Amino acid sequence: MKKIILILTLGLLFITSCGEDNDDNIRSTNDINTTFNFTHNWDGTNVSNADFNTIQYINENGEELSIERLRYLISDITFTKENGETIVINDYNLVDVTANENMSYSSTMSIPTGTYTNVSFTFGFDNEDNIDGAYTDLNSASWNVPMMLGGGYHYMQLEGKFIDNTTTETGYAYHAIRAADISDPNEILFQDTFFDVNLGAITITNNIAFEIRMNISEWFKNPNQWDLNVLHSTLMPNFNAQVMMHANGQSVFSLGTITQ
Ligand SMILES: [Cu+2]
Repeated sequence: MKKIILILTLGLLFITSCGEDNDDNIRSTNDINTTFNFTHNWDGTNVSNADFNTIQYINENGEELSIERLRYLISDITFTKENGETIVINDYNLVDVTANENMSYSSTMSIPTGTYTNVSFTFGFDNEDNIDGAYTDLNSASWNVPMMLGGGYHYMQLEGKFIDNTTTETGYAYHAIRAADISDPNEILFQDTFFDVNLGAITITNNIAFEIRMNISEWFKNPNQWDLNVLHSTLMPNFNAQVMMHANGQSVFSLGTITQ
């Protein structure tokens, strides 16, 4: 009798494992590719590098400005399942609007079809990924943050010219990094300024492309109305400026068109 039970048990185990294998096979044929297309606008007017180098935008504070360079990094695209499990794509993409490069990013990992309660990405690098000198392509793109500011990498470089309050054309460099208080150079104090951008719930049935929209004017808008006369350069060692950029960044991105 004991033998029979043992055989039955083994038989059940065998059936169960077969079932799991089949499940895996079904799941893998349902894996799809995800693409993220990055588009840019100034309060709804499309911005590409063809619009660069001309003073033609007006920020919330009333300053006329141009864009000469725009690059930013996104990382850790994350799909959250209904049961709370997450699929994290441990990768990054340096969107380079100036060079019109990496405007479209296709995930290195396929994703199962199904319903997700959220799709998100990180603006910049979280501290785990923000490892000084770790990424050769970013090193050769001069994307590094100097060691005296804690090392690691930039999150964004937005540069151009603006008409200052003496009607002089002046350069600005709105660079976002992890906020570093360097008042004691022997003990730098950090504050996190990377942030998650949530695209919301989505049911994925097929290969899918997300349009990620950046409204550039939002960097200057709220909650901090940005005064370029005061904050136009040397913003990387400016702890408070970095915290303000982080706050203003929350409303910069939105989900555009989804195609699948
Ligand atoms: Cu910089």
